[in-house]
Amino acid sequence: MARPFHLNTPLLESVSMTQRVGTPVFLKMENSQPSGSFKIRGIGHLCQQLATDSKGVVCSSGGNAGMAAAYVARKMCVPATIVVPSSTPQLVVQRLRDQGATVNITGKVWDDANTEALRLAETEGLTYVPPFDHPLLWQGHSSVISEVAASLEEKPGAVLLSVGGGGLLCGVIQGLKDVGWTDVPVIAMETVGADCFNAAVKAGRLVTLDDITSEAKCLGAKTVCRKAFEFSQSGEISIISALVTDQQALSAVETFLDEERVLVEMACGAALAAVYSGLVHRLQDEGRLPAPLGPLLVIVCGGSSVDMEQLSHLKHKLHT
Ligand code: PLV
Repeated sequence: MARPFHLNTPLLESVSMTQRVGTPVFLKMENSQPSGSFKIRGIGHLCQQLATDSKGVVCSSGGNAGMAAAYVARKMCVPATIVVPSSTPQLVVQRLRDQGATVNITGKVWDDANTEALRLAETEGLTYVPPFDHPLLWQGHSSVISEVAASLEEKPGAVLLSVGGGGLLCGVIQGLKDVGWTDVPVIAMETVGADCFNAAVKAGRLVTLDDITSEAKCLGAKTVCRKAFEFSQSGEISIISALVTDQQALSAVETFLDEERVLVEMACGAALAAVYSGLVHRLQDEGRLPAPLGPLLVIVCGGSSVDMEQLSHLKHKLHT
């Protein structure tokens, strides 16, 4: 098998988060992947399976799937076209170009960009790289859990992550099943206004949001993938769906920067906010999470849609 494109990322114990939660907190630092997020795990795996003889790949993205596809395509010497919505910050467009990709800006939200990517795949004969809805992506993402299982001495008490289209969630669940950790609950975080998973869980069916009103644009799929919804219904693994506001996600990004010295984007801040806003404690008080809880595993999904200028722009916009 070809060597994977992703790295085995550090697993760091966070002293400040441990103090806040009252149980050891371990950070799986996916921000340190070559493309800046976990996305390279699944996309690297998918491209190695489907794009070796490709005349080019086309990926629709809120940003980070595109960064992974552009990086992998460059390494495979295959041209990449990344279709992003107009809500994607200029800094991401530039970073995609720096990876050698052609950037196509279409539509207002990811769903519009995806329609265009599918059209280009069809008309130009390009290999379509989906950002979250494909079994090869989930298989690739599942390696994040096998790595943790190989280095964490104790089984986690819970896994904390963000949900956009649900690819990370599906991969983590597959990983938990692979290593036999099916009794470990998953806390699945979204922001209000990018909450397609929460809406589906509440309605008991897939729901398509009217619009994406959150600034966490990389969580901005209007409909979660069917597999993620099915996992939420099957009860094989307990999934707790919860929301934070944009303000809470942004403030989590800032606290994480101060305390851990790492800059991540709001999509990742949504998961971190579960610790900083006290949600983990509330879930324990409500009996939805065990107390005491074993080690909390936080998937620090990362993200490239952020720099100091973007951070101050978001602060201004959200009045934080
Ligand atoms: N972002 C996707 C989908 O956007 C993308 O195209 O990049 N954390 C970060 C930093 C992300 O970029 C994403 C997804 C997620 C979390 C959520 O992952 P998912 O989509 O697999 O649930 C619209």
